[in-house]
Amino acid sequence: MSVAQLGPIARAESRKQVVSRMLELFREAAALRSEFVVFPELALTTFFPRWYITDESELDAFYEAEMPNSDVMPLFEAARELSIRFCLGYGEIASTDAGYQRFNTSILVNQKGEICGKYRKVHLPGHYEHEPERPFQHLEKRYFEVGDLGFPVFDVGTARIGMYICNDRRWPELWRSLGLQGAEIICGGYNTPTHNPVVPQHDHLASFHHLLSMQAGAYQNGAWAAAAAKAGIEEGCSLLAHSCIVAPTGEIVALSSTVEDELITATCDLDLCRDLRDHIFNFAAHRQPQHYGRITAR
Ligand code: CDT
Repeated sequence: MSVAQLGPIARAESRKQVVSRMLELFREAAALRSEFVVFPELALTTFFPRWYITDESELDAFYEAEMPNSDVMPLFEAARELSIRFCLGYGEIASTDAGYQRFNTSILVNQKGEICGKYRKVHLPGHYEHEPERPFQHLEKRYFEVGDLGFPVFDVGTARIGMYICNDRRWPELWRSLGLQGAEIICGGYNTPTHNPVVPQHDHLASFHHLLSMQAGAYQNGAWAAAAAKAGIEEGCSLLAHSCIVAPTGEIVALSSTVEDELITATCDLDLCRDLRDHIFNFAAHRQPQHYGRITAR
């Protein structure tokens, strides 16, 4: 499995330019005989929730109304040619029963270049109103609806895969929901500013909190975990790197070492999940859900 970290994406960078960067990493993964590549959250554009945008058509330009579309088609074709699966985060404009809605979305694409799974981000961080006193905004609550697909796990033949998107990785409820469905790989991408203007006293812990969440989530659910960063100084805002692949034991087996486009790869033996799932985290034998009601109660 590989994780394709992306360096900064400028606001003016076209999807075509970004996709060609992604293709380069994809080919590198193929050369290493990787079978699965994880790309970041909102991988096709700059992280636009940092700006307060009132013009609806300007905002819509950051979303995809169709997937695949002509800009990303080369990735789907490459999946088919190179026989690799991938996971991709993007802003989605969807027509749902509730009307026209915007989601922060992640899809799984199989080796035939077909979409075989979709997840819409549930835990949306940040704020809804414009807060001009901040050095930059984090308007995910304004720009996205809460995901309406739950926490699905997809059986892709060789693995059971679940997805998270950025802030979700900090929430044990997501990990356990996927773990309970037997997920063997839990993957996703992130745009994590290294400065949080409302809690700056935690800035130096950004990487620690990220890796802590990934390692705990993997171990406590006996799953492989992967995290793809959008990293580096993007439009003046510093984004965390440290993309990683974590074993079911909680050990980091691959970690990025730059804040640029970078591929990391690990050989992931899915049978290792059993060492946890059949013993210390044998859910059927040891969980006591009759005591867990408070977790879902309001
Ligand atoms: N993209 C995203 O979800 N980022 C959040 C930032 C939280 S601070 C408002 C994260 O959890 O990394």
